[in-house]
This record gives sequence, C-alpha cells and structure tokens, in this order.
Amino acid sequence: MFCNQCEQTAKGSGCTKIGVCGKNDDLASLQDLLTHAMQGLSLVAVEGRKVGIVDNEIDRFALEAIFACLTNVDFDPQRFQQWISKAVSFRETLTTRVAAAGGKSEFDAKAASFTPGANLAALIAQGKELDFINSLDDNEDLRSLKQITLYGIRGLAAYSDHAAILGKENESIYTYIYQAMAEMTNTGQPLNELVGLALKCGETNLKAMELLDAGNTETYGHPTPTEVPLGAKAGKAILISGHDLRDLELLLQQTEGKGINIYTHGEMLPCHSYPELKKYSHFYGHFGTAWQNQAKEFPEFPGAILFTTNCIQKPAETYKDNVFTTGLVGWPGLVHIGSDKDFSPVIAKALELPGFTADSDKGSVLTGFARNTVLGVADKVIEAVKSKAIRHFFLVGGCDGAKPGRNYYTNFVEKVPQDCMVLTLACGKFRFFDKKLGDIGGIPRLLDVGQCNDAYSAIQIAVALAGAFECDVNDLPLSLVLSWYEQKAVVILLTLFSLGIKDIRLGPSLPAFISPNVLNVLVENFACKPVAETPEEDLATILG
Ligand code: FS2
Ligand code: SF4
Repeated sequence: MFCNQCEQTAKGSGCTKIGVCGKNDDLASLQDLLTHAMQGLSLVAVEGRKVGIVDNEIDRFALEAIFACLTNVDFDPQRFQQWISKAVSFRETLTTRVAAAGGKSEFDAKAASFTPGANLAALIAQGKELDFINSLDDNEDLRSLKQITLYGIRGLAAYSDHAAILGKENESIYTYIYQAMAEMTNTGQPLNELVGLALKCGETNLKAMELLDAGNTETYGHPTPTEVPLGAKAGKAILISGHDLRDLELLLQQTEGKGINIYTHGEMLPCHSYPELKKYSHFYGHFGTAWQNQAKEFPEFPGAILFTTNCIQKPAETYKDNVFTTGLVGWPGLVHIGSDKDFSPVIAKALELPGFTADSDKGSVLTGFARNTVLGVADKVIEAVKSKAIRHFFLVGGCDGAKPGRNYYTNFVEKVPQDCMVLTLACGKFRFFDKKLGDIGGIPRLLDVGQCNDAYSAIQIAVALAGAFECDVNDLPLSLVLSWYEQKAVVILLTLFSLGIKDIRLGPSLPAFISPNVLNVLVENFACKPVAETPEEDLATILG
C-alpha cells in the first residue's frame, strides 16, 4: 500500500505497511480501486452531460463513494466491494444511454473499461496491481498537483454530501468532480493547467460550503450563543459523534420521552446552538473532547455511542459493543444503522447500559458564534477595532490529529495578548475550547464559529469585516493559524487560496504530497507558510 493523504502519515512521507489510522493494505487497495472505478464513471458522466444526460442517483452515489475514501471514515471492506461494483454498473448503464443519445462512449483510459474481480480477494489484487498514486504521473510535481486535487475532491464530496442530505445540491459541483476525476486519467498536462484544476476545486468547494451553510441554517435556524455543560445528568445516555445534524435530529426525535439524555462528542458540539436542535430538553451536554481522544474517553461513557461521520478509530474491546455507525462511517463488526435511520438498536443499548448514576458539574463552554451572531454585533466589533480595544483577530482551528506536537495551538491561544480575539472552528478547538479567555467590551475573546463544516461562516465573517473596513480581506487585522489533518482541511485550504487569502500559517507539518516545486508555487502566490517552532515567534511576526 501507499497512502500519504493525511497529516499523520507514517514518518511524514507515506504509510506503506499499515496506516497510522488503522487502514490496512487490503482496504487501501480497495479504496484505490474504487477511486479508479470512479474515474471510469466520471469519464462517461462528462460525456453524458454533453448530450444532456444527468442522473441524480449517480451523482449522489458519486459523492458517497468519494467521501468514503476520506481518512477515518469507512474501514469496512464489504462496503467498498459494493461501491466498486455499483460504480461499474452505473458506468455501464450510463455508457449505453450516452451512446444511444449520440455521445462518446469509447475511451482509451483503462478506468473506463475496468472489470471488477469476482470476489473481495480478486478486487484487492486488482487494487494492488494499480499502484494508484504512482500511476497518476511519473513527474513528481504533476503527481503532487493531482494528489492535491484528488484529496481536495474527497473533502469537496464530503461537504457536498452533507449539504445534499439537507436537500441542497448544485450542478456545478458534480460537473467539476466528474471533469477533474476524468482529467486525472491523463498524464503530462502543463503544470499551470493542474494548478488551475486544484484551485477550481477550492472555488467549487465555496459553493458546496455555502449550500451546506444554507442547509444547516434553513433547517435548524441560525446558531445562537449557547452554554453547553461538560458534566453529566443522572440517567441513561447516548453519545453522538461525527458531523451530521440530520442524524442528530432523528436521534433526538426517536429518543424523546425515553429517559435518555443525548451528549455530543467532538465536532457535534456546535449542534447545541441550533434552535431546532436545542429545543429538545434531553439534548443535554458535551462529553469529553474530540475524536483523537475516543479510545481514552469512550470507555468512560456509560451509554451507547453513535458515529455519524468521520473520524472513527479502531474501537477497543472495552467499548466496541456500545458503538454504532451510520451514514458513510463504518467499521467491520460494528452494527451499522442503514438509510432507514432506525436507531432502535442504539436506544436499546443505551437502556441496557447503566447511564450516569449521578449529576456531575464539570463547568461549561460557549458555542454558537456563527456568522449571524457575530455579524449581529458587527457594529460593536468595528467600534472596538477603531478604538483599538481590539488589536487583532486570530482564526485558530482546523482539523486536529493525534500526533504529538499539536500543543502549538494550545500554547498559541494561551499566549494571544488580551487585546486580541480568537475565532475558532473544527475539532482543532478542543486543544483550548474550555479556556476562560474573558471578553473585550462584552464580546467573548474566544468565539466558536462551529464545525469544520462551518468554514463558510468564518469566511463570511471575514468578508463582511473587510466590507465594513472597506479593505481587502488580506488587509484586515486578521491572521489564520490553521491545523490540518485530513482532506476536508485540504479543500478548505484550496478554497482560501481560490479566494486569494494570503499569509496562512499551516501546521503542525506540511502535507507529504506537496512536492518542493509545488510548495514554491504556493509560497510565491499565497505566501502560505508552516507554523513556526513556537507560538511566540509567530505572534511576534504577526503583531510586529
Ligand atoms: Fe475533525 Fe475529523 Fe471535521 Fe476532520 S472530526 S479531523 O475529519 O472533519 O475536522
Ligand atoms: Fe496513513 Fe493517513 Fe493514509 Fe491512514 S489516511 S493510511 S494514516 S496517510
């Protein structure tokens, strides 16, 4: 196997024997094969669009099949077997329809004629045979740009899938994904063309994130500042992890009146701030921190645990019988709740387990500072900047990993001067989410914008501030100090680049799939840089 798509990749270069995430050689081969099959389907879908053939069932499948290859999402080989077979069968039926409509139906690329092996072992052998990453291009820089684009597309597919679940789709997203996946079957393109393809991924993702924002806020209302308890309430309990608001809503509905309290873990924390979710009285608090601490925290949870999306880790024997998955997340041997979203097995498990025997108070955190709330006090914020009560804004966040060295972000936030604000989002915030940073003129200094899924909200805040100050976003007293871990972060970074945002600091290490020449392109055009050894160094440079 060879996989280097995430920040924790082995030795900072690539996982070759087993993934640090737990993905084994067989699963890596199946993911490569599914990506290959999706390239074949994409080639036909591109031609289909030229003759007016658009099939929403295929489009929705494409998002799921691509999202499933994101780090820490699905570890179940059987599901990959099904997706591979479905990708090929969709390709075949679509080819027939395209040919009947007079479109192109014959292709040189092997991906368009790939026939899947008859069983799992045969598929794994086919996946190994591909040597997928190396086959992208012999040229290191072109291969690097294709990897950036492919990982960006995985992030884009994830956000687009979340939005589609809430009824928000846009043709431009599907068109881009198919065109880019098809383009990657070619080799030797001019470097600039592939830089353009990668930036277009970021631009397309802005649309996806706007749709997701609209899906979330139109369905559940605009987040409002909300205090979330970190302790527990006596009673039966279910912990929900991942990012999916619809799954949470359905779980809340199905548990109403059953004497079960619902707790969030990781990226689900901001869900407490949505009016249509917080109205449920049994939606209680936040348990523990974020995904990378699941092995330490889940054995302590006395109820059932539901994973809605990324990031799952191998469940230890001590708690594996309590864990359920739904949507695209999966782990072999765990009970998976299908598309009927009947959470009865989760509820039965919660009722069987002891739950919390007593109330406990562990303090609370504030969340819900998405764009509507922050822009609601824009006048106050602008006045505070003009009067120099607020010197600078830092956006500190992004997705977090399990590797040591990420304390940089905790230390950074601790050292931010008192006259500066910290906006945060995604699971990176759990490095400092419970710190009491006080306020500036009544505005809390630490503002949680939401999940990584809410990056659009943070972008809108920056754009609105730039409008108010009549300047470019790059001229605002705002610095982005981001952590990255997986491919949703890759696509958000591409989105920021496509918006022309400069001087982003990225850590804790730079992606292994960026070649030195491609890094130079990013540095020259966007002045993107790695975080310094210490937060003090970065703070001194930024604040001058
Ligand atoms: Fe965190 Fe993991 Fe949110 Fe990423 S829960 S690192 O995939 O999506 O951010
Ligand atoms: Fe390694 Fe990350 Fe790939 Fe997992 S997703 S195999 S940890 S590079």
